[in-house]
Amino acid sequence: MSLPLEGIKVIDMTGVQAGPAATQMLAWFGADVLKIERVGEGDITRRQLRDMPDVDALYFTQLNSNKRSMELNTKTPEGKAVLEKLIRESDILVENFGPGAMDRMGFTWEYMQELNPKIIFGSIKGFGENSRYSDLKVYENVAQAAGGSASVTGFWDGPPTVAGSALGDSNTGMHLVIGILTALRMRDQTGKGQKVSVSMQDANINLNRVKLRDQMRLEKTGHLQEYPQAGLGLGFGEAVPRGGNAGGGGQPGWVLKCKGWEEDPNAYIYMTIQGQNWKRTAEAIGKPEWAEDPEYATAEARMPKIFDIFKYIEENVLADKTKDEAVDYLRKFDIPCGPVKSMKEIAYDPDLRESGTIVEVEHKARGKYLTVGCPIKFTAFKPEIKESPLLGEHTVEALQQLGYSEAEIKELLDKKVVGETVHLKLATEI
Ligand code: CAO
Repeated sequence: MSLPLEGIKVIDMTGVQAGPAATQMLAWFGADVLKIERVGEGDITRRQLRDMPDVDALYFTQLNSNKRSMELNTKTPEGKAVLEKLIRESDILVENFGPGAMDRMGFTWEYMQELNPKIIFGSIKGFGENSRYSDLKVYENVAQAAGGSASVTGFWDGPPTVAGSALGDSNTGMHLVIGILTALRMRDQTGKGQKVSVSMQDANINLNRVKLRDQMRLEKTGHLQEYPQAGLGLGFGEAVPRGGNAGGGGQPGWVLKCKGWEEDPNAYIYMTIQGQNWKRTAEAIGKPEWAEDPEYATAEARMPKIFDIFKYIEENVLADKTKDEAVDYLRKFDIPCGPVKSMKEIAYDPDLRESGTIVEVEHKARGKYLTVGCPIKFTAFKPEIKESPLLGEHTVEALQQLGYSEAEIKELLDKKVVGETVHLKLATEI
């Protein structure tokens, strides 16, 4: 099967999560992604949070599938020459080093353009170039803090809270993929490359559009009727508050207990009380008379009692139903709802396995492991998720492709300008 990005060469100078998530997706779509790693060390995630001794950690294998690996010291003159050759022959270079690292290495955007005017340079930083925080190194949770997410997540009587999902890291990587593909399309039109920058703060803010909507509403009216603060009579301050598990749209919803919640921390569903479906919702919860009762018939009338309504549903509708039984019951009434899924349930969900969203991959050193596959489904192709490379596994192959002779490669290896560590024990030896 031919893949859409076949023939596109990517120099992958990324590490940890944000950058690797982007280049991994390009690799799934068929690009030849060559990961450049520090000699003898590699991406720090190879060694972080290991579950098996001496084997690349899941942190690395889950973010670097379908790539090749080259160990190259880009701070030596010979290493720089190798990188220059790569830039001349590649389509895309992606990096997410700390601020200024590429410039300090000698590879400014201006110099990259000199080497190859068609090169597309994808760059991730914590903050935008003009930001007064642009010098900061940034990890996931700082992005959620600076992007507004932490301030609107959690409960009103608790501190700002970060989500467990990678709203700073992988999310930024996905934004960069959109930017790079757009730049590739533009290069088809103009013949020229360009720099594509995404900051983690900006990518996080892009997920907070409705929270900015609420800030504007709050400034105009001093009130946000769908937030629990309204129903509980807590009042509002100057900024959008933390809304607990309230729905972000115009329809109130909450996380509701189901049978077994006392033992199972995830025995819950999320249920939305949809205004246009109130008649059937009232029927589903055994209160058909509420459909016409002025005390309940409108969203405005329901809102002050919304927590009493949710409590009533928990005690009278959901208490004798598991979360799956609850969903099966509520779906008959067209009520928007869904189970709270644990990561264990997601790992072993047959539908997600069938669709390729959860994939089992065979890795030469660790054996089988699970990863998140491509969440985007195409009719014309299905990305095949392959193992991640061992450190320096493709160093020699990549140098040969660049035209280096055997003797030159030996010299580079001897001088530790390049490396082929590949020392991780194979599963059979463990
Ligand atoms: N050869 C030689 N040197 C190399 C190299 C190579 N192949 N690859 C990297 N290096 C050097 C860099 O040039 C840099 O050197 P100087 O700072 O001395 O110029 C050095 O290694 C450290 O790079 P770094 O700043 O990326 O690494 P760090 O571990 O200190 O910081 C991180 C990590 C993520 C905080 C920082 O890279 C960062 O802020 N990145 C931008 C935001 C981002 O993507 N964060 C998401 C991370 S996922 O949670």
